[in-house]
Amino acid sequence: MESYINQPDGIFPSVCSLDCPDQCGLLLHKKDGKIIKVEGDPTHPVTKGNICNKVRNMTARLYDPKRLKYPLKRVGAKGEGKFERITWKEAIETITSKWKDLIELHGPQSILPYSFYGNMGNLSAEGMDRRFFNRMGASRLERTICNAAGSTGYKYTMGGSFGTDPEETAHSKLFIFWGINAVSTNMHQVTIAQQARKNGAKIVVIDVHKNQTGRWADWFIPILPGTDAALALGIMHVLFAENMQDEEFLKQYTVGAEELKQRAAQYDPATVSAITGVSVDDIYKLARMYGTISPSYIRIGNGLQHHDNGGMCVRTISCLPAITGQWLIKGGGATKGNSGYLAYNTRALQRPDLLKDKSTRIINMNAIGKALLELEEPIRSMFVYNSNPAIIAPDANKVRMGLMREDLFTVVHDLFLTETAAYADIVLPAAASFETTDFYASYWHHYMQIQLPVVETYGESKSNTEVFRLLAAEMGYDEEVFKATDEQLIEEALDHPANPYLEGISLKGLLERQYLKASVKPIVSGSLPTPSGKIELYSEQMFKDGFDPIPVYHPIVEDGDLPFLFVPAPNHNFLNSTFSNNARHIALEKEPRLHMNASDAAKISIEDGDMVRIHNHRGECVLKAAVGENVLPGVLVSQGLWADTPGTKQLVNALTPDRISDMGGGATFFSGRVDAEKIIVPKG
Ligand SMILES: Nc1nc2c(c(=O)[nH]1)N[C@H]1C(S)=C(S)[C@@H](COP(=O)(O)OP(=O)(O)OC[C@H]3O[C@@H](n4cnc5c(=O)[nH]c(N)nc54)[C@H](O)[C@@H]3O)O[C@H]1N2
Ligand SMILES: Nc1nc2c(c(=O)[nH]1)N[C@H]1C(S)=C(S)[C@@H](COP(=O)(O)OP(=O)(O)OC[C@H]3O[C@@H](n4cnc5c(=O)[nH]c(N)nc54)[C@H](O)[C@@H]3O)O[C@H]1N2
Ligand code: SF4
Ligand SMILES: [Mo]
Repeated sequence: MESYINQPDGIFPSVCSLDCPDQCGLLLHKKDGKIIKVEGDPTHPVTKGNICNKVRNMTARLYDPKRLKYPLKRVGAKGEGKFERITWKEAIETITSKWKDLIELHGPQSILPYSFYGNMGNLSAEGMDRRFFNRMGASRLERTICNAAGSTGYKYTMGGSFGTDPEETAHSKLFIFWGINAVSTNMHQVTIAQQARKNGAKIVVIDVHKNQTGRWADWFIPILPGTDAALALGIMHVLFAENMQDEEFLKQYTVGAEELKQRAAQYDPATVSAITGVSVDDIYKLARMYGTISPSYIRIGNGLQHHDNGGMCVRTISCLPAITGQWLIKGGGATKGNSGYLAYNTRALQRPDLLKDKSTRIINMNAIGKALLELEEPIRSMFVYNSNPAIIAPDANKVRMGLMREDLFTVVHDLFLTETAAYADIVLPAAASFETTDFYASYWHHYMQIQLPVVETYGESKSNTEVFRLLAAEMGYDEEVFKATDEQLIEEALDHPANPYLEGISLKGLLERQYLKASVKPIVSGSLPTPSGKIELYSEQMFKDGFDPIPVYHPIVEDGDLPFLFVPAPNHNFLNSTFSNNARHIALEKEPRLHMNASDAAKISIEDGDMVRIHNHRGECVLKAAVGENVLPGVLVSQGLWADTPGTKQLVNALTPDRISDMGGGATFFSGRVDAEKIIVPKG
């Protein structure tokens, strides 16, 4: 396979591997075999040379003195973080001999992989690893922590993750950023909207927190958490009542318009206002803007679907562009995710056929604490890679109790000794994406990109594919599928005639061009991948699956009677927990804050800057208050998945519920209740 490793100096094309919709094209500056600078690739058609501060500072992470160089074995207590260097040979032998014993005694389902998209490269995140655990017959992980609820809801309406091409939104005249902190989490959509704004476009942000994105908007609409479906239905109410719908579009491209109209009739602005906290006047104003300005584009975020009702919420919002016929207008429509366009051959890459027992149990990653503690047939070994569950999974105290189990054999493969790794028996050093070969498919823009290794792997670190090849060999899995090179894996994955959008995208093309665009055709012109082929405002499939077939607002689950809803969202300078252990990024972000409405603060005698203890039956957290008008009364917001370094209590997931959302097995991070009180810090 090609590689840039043998060229000691130069500037080399690359792609950002982080779990971020923008998936920027990068240029890596290399000197004496080391990456000395990361910048944006100005030729990338969407990201155009601009990148975020996090990745501009990536070299500080790549060469952070704390980065792992060697395999380690634990010598202290679990969680203590005491380790000793071992060889790869010892590491692989220790792991596989333990696994062989476990399989012999308890069967392969006693072993569980735990992974997510710490590296979005498809080989790294869902390639050789999937082959390996399928062949083993290990318990299967339901990887639904991120967008599963919303994507499932969207799919009922539109048939899959197909939305507006972001490049076309340059033509939009109205942007609704709905439950997305785009300034921090999708910066190039902000850039495009900013251009459109120069041509007169208006920018509306609907969020529970007036953060950077809300402050950037022309109109910020604060809403109570978990009530967005009601607001969407209120907009529909006004659209139909004032005859702003596109009858022709509804007739030709949708099913269920009449049923939806009748449902929306129940959501008059006064009713919706009482649910959402949005005033009656604002509901009318928003609906009339949406009904009259064209093209209009809705960017549906992840935040609004991290609730008990997240699936139905996105299902409901995704019906809006059909009512006004926006799907036929260049720059109109909506995007939840766009991964459908670049869908590659996952069967070829992951080889589900290697899993012989189709009844192998499935464990939802959102309830990993519960699974580790409560399963009758326990998980006896967990292999963690591309993820840091001790910080990012809900109900963190349960997760940690699980990780503390003496009889749990834990292996962590990561670039750093993460909080999860501190509980591991064996820790394996991971190569950084810039040191490996992989292919990347954005879930927002339409470009497939390739990464070739630019520098040697750091210390003794190894890529995910390499680790699973080693494990397979030592387990005695001698099938050819485990010998495939990275090049072969990419070729197999891209050979996918079932997806017409992928036409013309090949390894050869990627090697020549670095990025290639999906051949996107307008999504409603042909037949959509819904059962009827049309946009389903009424969904028979939902009815069969036990849901209301028509959009509806269901309140979030009662989570006790504590006074505040707690929304612990991501922050600007970390990516989930990635960078929360790098001094440069911590300095940029400074410290976590707890945003609280001034009226709430007054009631419990809290002033700006006070240390506040928030707590519920799951755990507690101590954060510095930011008092003001950035959240509605009854809502507390903090940003960032901070590491809980000794002496601090800033692990927000200690408070979050591990309930599963209405659809898709999703997470409910933002549907938890807490109480809050001032901490008197002793003087002296
Ligand atoms: N800088 C940075 N970028 C990131 C990440 C990061 O950690 N940091 N994470 C990456 C990942 S994995 C993902 S999934 C995306 C997530 O990025 P986004 O799609 O932006 O999702 P969140 O940041 O989770 O939440 C977005 C907003 O939803 C708001 N919110 C919460 N509940 C509700 C609600 O009920 N209604 C409404 N209207 N708003 C609500 C929050 O206040 C927040 O401002 O970002 C990716 N990019
Ligand atoms: N409170 C709260 N919790 C949340 C969220 C929230 O909004 N609020 N967001 C949720 C969401 S949307 C998501 S997607 C999850 C994300 O949760 P995770 O996917 O666990 O994300 P990270 O915390 O970034 O951890 C990724 C880890 O992968 C490692 N890594 C990177 N590249 C490689 C590689 O090539 N190989 C290996 N082996 N390891 C690698 C990184 O060093 C890092 O430790 O968090 C969820 N948790
Ligand atoms: S984290 Fe997102 S915005 Fe930053 S460089 Fe990576 S893809 Fe671009
Ligand atoms: Mo995510």
